[in-house]
Amino acid sequence: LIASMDEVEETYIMVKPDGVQRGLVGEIISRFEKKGFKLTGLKLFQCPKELAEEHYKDLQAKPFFPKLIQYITSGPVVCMAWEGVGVVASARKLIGATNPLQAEPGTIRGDLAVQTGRNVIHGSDSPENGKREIGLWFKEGEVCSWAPVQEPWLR
Ligand code: 3AN
Repeated sequence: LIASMDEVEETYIMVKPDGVQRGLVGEIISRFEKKGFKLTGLKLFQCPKELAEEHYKDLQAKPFFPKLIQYITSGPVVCMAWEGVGVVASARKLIGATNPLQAEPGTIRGDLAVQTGRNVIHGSDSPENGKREIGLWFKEGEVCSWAPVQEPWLR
């Protein structure tokens, strides 16, 4: 079933340890902000092994699974929840192909990464997984949906 393009969705975006250590956090947040999505959750977090395994449980049988878990738990990640119309598929476009050498220039991986095993960022692949992953990585109260106030911030 294809999600209606005017449906407000939420997606889980994560800057992986290489992105944090290379100083790409601001650049990555900026791309999502400028696109027009709404940030509803944000934290720096050292991921325990069990959570990494749960997050990537569909890849359990893959030969690279142990290396993937080691990579994701090798240092802090930046966990984000983003909200918006069509945000799940659009975020995947902003992120680019899994293999950064195949990712188009202009995408995050196309501009900033080289290796599949060091591809800087994660983004949920469906609205269902968006909800599932936000539930996994954030505690109750850490995600806030918000609306802009009416008054001007600068005078
Ligand atoms: P994406 O992150 O683009 O959704 P998935 O879900 O196929 O791609 O893979 C999840 C993560 O597993 C990737 N971000 C990457 O870090 C790792 N991965 C995928 N394929 C490989 C591979 N062939 N070798 C090493 N790591 C891989």
